[in-house]
Amino acid sequence: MKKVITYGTFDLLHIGHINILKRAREMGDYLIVALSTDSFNKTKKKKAYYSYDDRKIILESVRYVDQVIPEKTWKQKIKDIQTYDIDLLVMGDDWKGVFDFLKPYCDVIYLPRTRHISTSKIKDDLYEGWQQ
Ligand code: C2G
Repeated sequence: MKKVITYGTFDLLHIGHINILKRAREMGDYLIVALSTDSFNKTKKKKAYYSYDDRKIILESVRYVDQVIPEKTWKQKIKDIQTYDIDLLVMGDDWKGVFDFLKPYCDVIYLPRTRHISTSKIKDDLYEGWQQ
């Protein structure tokens, strides 16, 4: 069984998230999402609209996702790869090169981001619309 992992906050789930989850899942037989906890988001300077618990339930409802684990630190990836017997790490290409240090442990693929959508764009557009 080819196991794939991806990491992220996945807040206000949108088509960009679905696209990468779908493509990551299609590259293997089992997809684990390491979901950024609320405290880890602070270190990423992000404040998710949905709590970790809600984001986890939402992700677990996505057909492409087989398992959700917490992402608590930048330093857990090697341990995750070994613990969950991961064959492939998939990330959007905004992370291109950042996780190449993991290549001795698993394959690493960066996929093109979905254009014209992001959680911050959703927030900005809603805020702007509310202002009018
Ligand atoms: N993504 C995408 N297209 C978009 C938006 C996001 O392909 N339009 C991808 C990102 O490249 C990432 C994943 O969706 O691979 C999740 O995005 P975020 O929730 O923004 O995650 P991020 O803050 O990049 O966290 O340790 C890694 C970090 O936790 C990644």
